[in-house]
Amino acid sequence: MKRIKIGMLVILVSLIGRSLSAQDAKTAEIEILTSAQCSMCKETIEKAMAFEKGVIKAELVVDTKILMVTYKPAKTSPEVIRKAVSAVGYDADEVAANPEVYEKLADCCKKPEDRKSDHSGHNH
Ligand SMILES: [Cu+2]
Repeated sequence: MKRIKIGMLVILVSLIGRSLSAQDAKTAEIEILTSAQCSMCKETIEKAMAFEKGVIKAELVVDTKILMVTYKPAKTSPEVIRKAVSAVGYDADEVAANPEVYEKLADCCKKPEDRKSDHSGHNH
């Protein structure tokens, strides 16, 4: 009798364990429209994402300003990820950039209308 009970317990524990790890392995993807301007912005945002909890992969395409993020929904959410982008000085969809951080960005990383000088044709 005791043995049966232990056997049941083992099965139960392994079932719970499996469903937990399945949930943990589940990933989702989002695309966030940012205010990135150049390859420096790309580096800044991707680095921020590398330190962000629950984010597996992040890639920003400078031409489209779209940040593609693969994340674990059990660990983070699109809202948290957008806030992390805002915290390094960039707009993320409807979440505006943190103004103090944005102010300290390199001139080339600011939106064209906020730049002190016009570096047209300037490239990194
Ligand atoms: Cu930049």
